[in-house]
Amino acid sequence: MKSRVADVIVEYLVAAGVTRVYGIAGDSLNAFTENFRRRTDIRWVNTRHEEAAAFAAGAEAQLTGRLSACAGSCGPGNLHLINGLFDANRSRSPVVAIASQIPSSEIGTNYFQETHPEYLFRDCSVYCGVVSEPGQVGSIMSIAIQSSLGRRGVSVVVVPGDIAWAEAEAADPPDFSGAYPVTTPPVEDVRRAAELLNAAGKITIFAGAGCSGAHDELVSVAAKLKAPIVHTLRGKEYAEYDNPYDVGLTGLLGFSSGYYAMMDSDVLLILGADFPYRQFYPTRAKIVQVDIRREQIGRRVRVDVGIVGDVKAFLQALIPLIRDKVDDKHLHASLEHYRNVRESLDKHAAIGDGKPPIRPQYLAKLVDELASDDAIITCDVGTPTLWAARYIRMNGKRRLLGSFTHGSMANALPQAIGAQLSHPDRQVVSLSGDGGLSMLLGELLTLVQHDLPVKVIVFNNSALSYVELEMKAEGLLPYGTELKNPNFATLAQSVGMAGVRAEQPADLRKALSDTLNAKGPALLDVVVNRNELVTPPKLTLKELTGFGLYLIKAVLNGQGDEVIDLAKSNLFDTRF
Ligand SMILES: Cc1ncc(C[n+]2csc(CCOP(=O)(O)OP(=O)(O)O)c2C)c(N)n1
Ligand SMILES: [Mg+2]
Repeated sequence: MKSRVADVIVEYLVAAGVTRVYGIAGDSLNAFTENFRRRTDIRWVNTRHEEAAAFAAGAEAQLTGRLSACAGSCGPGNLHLINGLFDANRSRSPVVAIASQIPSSEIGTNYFQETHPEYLFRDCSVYCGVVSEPGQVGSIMSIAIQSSLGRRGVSVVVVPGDIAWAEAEAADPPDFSGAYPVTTPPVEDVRRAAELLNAAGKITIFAGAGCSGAHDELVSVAAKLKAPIVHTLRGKEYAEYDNPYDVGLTGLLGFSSGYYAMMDSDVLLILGADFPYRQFYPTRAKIVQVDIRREQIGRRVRVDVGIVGDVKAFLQALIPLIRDKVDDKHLHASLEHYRNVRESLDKHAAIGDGKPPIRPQYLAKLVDELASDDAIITCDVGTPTLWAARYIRMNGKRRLLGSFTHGSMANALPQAIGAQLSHPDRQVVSLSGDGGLSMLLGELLTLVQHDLPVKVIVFNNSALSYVELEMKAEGLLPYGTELKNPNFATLAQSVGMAGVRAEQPADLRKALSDTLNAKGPALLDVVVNRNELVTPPKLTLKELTGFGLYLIKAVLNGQGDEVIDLAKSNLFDTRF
């Protein structure tokens, strides 16, 4: 096959199933955009910020499990991709990023816009290759695509603008369609796990994103072991639904039922979870950890039996080796605890006394109630993630995306763009913070330009509220967290979207339902309570002291009103 380097790159992407490339055009990308202009089997989707392009590609890959792509022009253009690529790489999304480069003859001369992408992208990719000579393009593309698919991460292909135009002879793309292999753990390892579990008293299962596709086996093992199942945020999609053993999340956003089910266990069975907060792991329990990536075994907590393999394959092998446990006291205590937590959560999500501001919990609960059965919901880092974790229920069809591993603000709207383009027939809802939305505000224009019917729900609390919570927990007075916002609904209208603002609790249900049922892109600006304080499932003495300190400082500084506000928002009552 003889064509230009850019044509070969696109040909390889198409052969790997890529149907759109997100990005922003630029001189050094001209050979690519010229190619897209002529083709019908792959589409160029321009965003307003390259970071959004990377988030959109990452979301698409996470939702479909297939390869997706984005591109940035030389220097600042591809620098802007970086944060979104970090998120994609850390959430194991197969994404190929094309990073075009300054003319090859100028590299190393401190030329206009010169950067060195092969260094810059090293930490956010599984592979980074430079096409420095046209003859390399076929093999670099093969390695990039196979690395991305095989290691589930980001591959970056760096191409100087002149090389992209150069003629190249490349082999036809190889077959990229091979499915993921199943890694079956050795029988001997499964037997060691079974022996420990058969001899154990209280067993708890901790389920992460590695439980994808293993729902039924997970529930069967919990039934045999009489084990409550705690999950991570990324495990929520796979472990929460149709699961009588579910006792919720643990962690900073989690519930005390999840926390104590783990802390009280004699054996903790960790399945495909790489939860990073060490203080939430039990110190006395024996630990069995199953993970497809050997390097993850034992990196958070000391492990007694470490098993390398797919969770589903492990559970299938385990089931015949474990005995039905009779003692179910631990399970029942954990389930009872979870019931109480849920009751309390639901109480906080009631409409309240009818006076503004609207409770964010009420908004989240209504989204859960009114969003369609197979909605794809994205949530911004900040309190929208917290409310989504607590109130958006999974059912095996819904999807929930966030920046759960990288923790970047402003993820929800660009992820919704990737979700809607790859799933045109599904309802896509972005739960945006006012800080998050304004960070990549230009992406509202992307919705309008591409007529993407995404529903943007803004938790408008005029603050970087989550950071305020963290400051208060440290005994600090909130500072630098105030946001002076426009009316986001009229702002949306002015760019050509439907826009509604809700300030009164009584109006919210109709406003939300109208927004969700709107035909095109629509935004609902909801003025929510800024001082809705949420505390982790267990406060350390330091944090408790921190809140106490904050309260004293707030009073001494004449911010007593806020303290009263906080008290009204059930400061101490929200401790789960
Ligand atoms: C890119 C980035 N900058 C800063 C932070 C730190 N941070 C975490 S949550 C948050 C506040 C988010 O504010 P907003 O979107 O308004 O959501 P809220 O918590 O107020 O609901 C900030 C600043 C971050 N996680 N990512
Ligand atoms: Mg906010």
